[in-house]
Amino acid sequence: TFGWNSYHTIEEIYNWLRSLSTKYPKIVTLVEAGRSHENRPVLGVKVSFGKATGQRQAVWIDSNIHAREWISGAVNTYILNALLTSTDRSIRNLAERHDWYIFPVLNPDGFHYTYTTNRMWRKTRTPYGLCVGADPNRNWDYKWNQGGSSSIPCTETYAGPRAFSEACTASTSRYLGGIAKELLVYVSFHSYSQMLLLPYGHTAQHLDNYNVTYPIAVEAANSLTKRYGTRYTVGNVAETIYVATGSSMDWLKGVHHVPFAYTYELRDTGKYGFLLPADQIIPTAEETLDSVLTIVREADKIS
Ligand code: 0X9
Ligand code: ZN
Repeated sequence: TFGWNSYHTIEEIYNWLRSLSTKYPKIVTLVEAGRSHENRPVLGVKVSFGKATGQRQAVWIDSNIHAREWISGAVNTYILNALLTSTDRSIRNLAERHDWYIFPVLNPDGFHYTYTTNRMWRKTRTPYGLCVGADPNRNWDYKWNQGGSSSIPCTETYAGPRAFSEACTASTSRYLGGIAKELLVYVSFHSYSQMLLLPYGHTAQHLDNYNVTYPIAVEAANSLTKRYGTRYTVGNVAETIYVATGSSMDWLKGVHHVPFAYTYELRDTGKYGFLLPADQIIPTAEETLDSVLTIVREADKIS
């Protein structure tokens, strides 16, 4: 049965999403945002209690665009479950005030491959000559291949032969582009490093509304720390982690002007790295839920 004491395969995750749409037919809509190279759906859900009004009211949360970052998808499904079942007043309020788009596995081929063949796989599974895969978080069409990515297929940060060369990013971006006007908040979960990152990845300059989004990120990191003492570093991608271009977050902000765009690098800081033990799923998810809700609450106040 589905739960958060262990990690799950893509089939288990997708079957759980399907079961939710059956269990909550008026609230949960199954969404196929796109298809992967190996023709797997990029499956997610839209959660809507029908009370959200106006533009820029929806929240998007994705994960596992990088295949091996298993904790990211596990935290994402935990949050989805909380939105549907929590009896906490403030969680219920936020759940109902917004539409939520939850996409646990943006890179289904790579994710599947981490179960069958290579636990440490990061990229997609598109063949490129002697090597396989492009980095789906270097493949989006904003400042594509303009730093912190590679043109060499055999590297881990291969940007792909062109922007949106990957089936999963191309199709998902088409869907995202169609709903981008609705989005108030965009969140992408990665692991690991314990960082809360803001656009952009091509420059350490503090662009757009950084002076608004940065204090919110600090508050979100503080609310994360409160529960178990887990400490996060906050800042612009280029100055906090490294220069990286073609990410999903930068595309949502740079092309579609989604005002509040964040990337979480979840637990830990390297003890287990990508192989975070399953007994840390629930504590990681609890603290991250606190943090994401802080972002949404603060974004609400401003808009
Ligand atoms: O390199 C990445 O794509 C992310 N780190 S990871 O170890 N999970 O691979 C950082 C992405 C942050 N960069 C942008 N969103 N621009
Ligand atoms: Zn990642």
